[in-house]
Amino acid sequence: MSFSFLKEADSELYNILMREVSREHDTLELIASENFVSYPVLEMAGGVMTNKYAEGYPGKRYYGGCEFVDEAENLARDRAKKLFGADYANVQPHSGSQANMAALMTFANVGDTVMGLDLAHGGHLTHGSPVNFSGQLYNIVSYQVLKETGRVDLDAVRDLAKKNNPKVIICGGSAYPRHIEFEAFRSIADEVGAFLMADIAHPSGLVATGLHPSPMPYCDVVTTTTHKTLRGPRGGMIMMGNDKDNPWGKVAPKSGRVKQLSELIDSMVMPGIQGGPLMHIIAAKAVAFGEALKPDFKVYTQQIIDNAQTLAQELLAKEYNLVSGGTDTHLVLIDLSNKDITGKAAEKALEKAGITVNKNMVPFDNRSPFITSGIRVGTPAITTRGMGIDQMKIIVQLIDDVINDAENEDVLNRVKGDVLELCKMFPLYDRFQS
Ligand code: DSN
Repeated sequence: MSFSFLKEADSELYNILMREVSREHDTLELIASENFVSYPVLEMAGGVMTNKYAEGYPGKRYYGGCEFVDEAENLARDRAKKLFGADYANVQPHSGSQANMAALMTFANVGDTVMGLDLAHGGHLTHGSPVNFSGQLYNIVSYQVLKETGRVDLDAVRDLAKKNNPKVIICGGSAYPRHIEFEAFRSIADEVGAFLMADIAHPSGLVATGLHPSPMPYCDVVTTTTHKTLRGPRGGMIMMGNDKDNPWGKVAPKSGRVKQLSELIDSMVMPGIQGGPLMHIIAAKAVAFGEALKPDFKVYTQQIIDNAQTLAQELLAKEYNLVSGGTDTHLVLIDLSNKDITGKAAEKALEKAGITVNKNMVPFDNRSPFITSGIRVGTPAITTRGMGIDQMKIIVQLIDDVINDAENEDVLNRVKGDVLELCKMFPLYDRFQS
């Protein structure tokens, strides 16, 4: 892969691409939602299926010439079902947000009540933020974590559910370091007759390998992204453990047969909220799912967790406060309130030192989302590079050096040098280096 066509045709964009290759190689990527895909996934994502219009689903398209993209989409669906033990998978959502939009719009009408984890407590924009479609279309009742434990306050969830009778309860989030308690949420949903939707975008790779509980037996619908711990191309997906008749009795036009829930979700994805699917990305999802079905992927995901737990222990030993006191997953949420630095300043100083993280609100934060009191760190990307326990200890020391002296350019430069040395020991995309 030399990018020779791009180099010759458009040196400006080629140079931008090469600088991104170097950035990814030369820095420590600790953003919990990012990862590095394999060469085969990149090849498929950059391949000729980008040319194909294929509105519809395999065997039922609005365009000719779909025989090969049909094969790719069928493989993506079959592999997803096998990975997650699902009865149904729709691999067309362009992103996790669109997966969530299609799921919510299938199960709730505009104006219905939806419950989700507060964004500032680890939730996601699409779980009810007022600046997102979810907060604008639905009557949102947010639940939170308990201050003492940093874990979802299930008693409060039950009380809120009984008081507000939600149509849908969403469990899961984007900055929640602990296992999602699907079974407990199911019992609450059953008590109030709500649909239960799980958003497993963050831990999906861990779910696929059995290292995080599975939502399939408990949740009516499950959404995920494909590019985080699952290490596929950027995209979304919707699944169900069991396809069922829809409870609203909508019938198929010609036969009068009650539609399956899967048919309602399919038609909400396309034509409901999307048009032409990204067939190159769907095919690349199939490649990534094939990789995730191999035994090595479980070894990888176990290492992600071991690395995150080591990061947590080392941070605790240096008197960092961690939301929930640690992690069960791939991410650690650091509350910097006792460290005399904001999340924003920490993100900036770490970036200057070659360590990429994101500022993040912590539960009960008194700072705005633009400043924040915390940072979120995750291990999927550095684990893909082959880093392990010894490197985690070094990384915590480097983070600590920066946080303790964030305005000292000498310290930041010294750490940047150490980061570069570490990165050289774990090469990434070396076939792209010019
Ligand atoms: N923006 C993603 C994350 O960083 O977790 C979630 O959509």
